[in-house]
Amino acid sequence: MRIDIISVLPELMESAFNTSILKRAIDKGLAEVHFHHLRNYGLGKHRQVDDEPYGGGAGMVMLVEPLDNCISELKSQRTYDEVIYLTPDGETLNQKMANTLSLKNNFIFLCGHYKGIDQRVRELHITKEISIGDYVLTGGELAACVLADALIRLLPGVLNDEQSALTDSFQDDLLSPPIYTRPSTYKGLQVPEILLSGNSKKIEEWLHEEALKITKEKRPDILK
Ligand code: 6GU
Repeated sequence: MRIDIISVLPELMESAFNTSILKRAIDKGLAEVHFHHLRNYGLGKHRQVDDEPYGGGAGMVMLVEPLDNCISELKSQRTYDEVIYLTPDGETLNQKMANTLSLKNNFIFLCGHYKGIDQRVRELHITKEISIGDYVLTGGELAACVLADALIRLLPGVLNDEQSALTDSFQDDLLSPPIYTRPSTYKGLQVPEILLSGNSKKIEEWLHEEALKITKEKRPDILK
C-alpha cells in the first residue's frame, strides 16, 4: 500500500509513522507513506495556498490551483485507487470502511485546512470524502493519521498473531471482553476464576458472553 499525503503541516504527522507498528510496517516495505508539502505548490513569491471565499464569510478557502497541480503531478506518476479528502462533512469512518479500503493499493489523502477546499478540487479529483467523527478538528492531518493507521494495521504481515486484527473490537460487531494479566489478585480484585481454569472451550464461551454483555451496555447501536 502506498499513501501520498498532501498537507500544509506534514510535520504534524511525522511521529505517527516513525513509531511502533506503523514504522515497522514501513521498514518492512508493507506500506509506503509520502508527504507532499502543499506550500511547495503555492502561488507567487509568498507561496500562497489559500484565499478569501467568493461571496464573503469567515475563514479562508484552499486554492484550487496548488491542489490541482500537486494531485495532477502525483496522478501522472501512478494510478490511484482513491483520492480521499479528509473533512468533517465526509462519510464517517468505521471498521467496515477500513476493511474495504485496506484491500486497495494507492491512495492520495488530502488534508483540509481553514474553511475547506475550493469545490472544483472535489469535482476534478476527489473520489471519497471521509470524516473520523462528529466533531471538528483544526485540520485533516490527525484524521489522515487515524485513517492511515486503521488501514495499514490490516495489511497482511503488519500485526503478529497475538495482535491479530481479526479479534478486534468491531470486527464481529462486538466490543472486546475484559482482559487480565498477572497477578491473579491485586488489591483484593480477583481475575475471574474461569480464566484460570485452563478449560479453553468454557473460556471462549465466557469471553463471548462478556463481549455480548459489554456491547449491550455500552454500544447497543452496533449489536446485530
Ligand atoms: Cl477529516 N477533518 C477535520 N478538520 N475535522 C474532523 C475530521 C476531519 N473528522 C472529524 N473531524
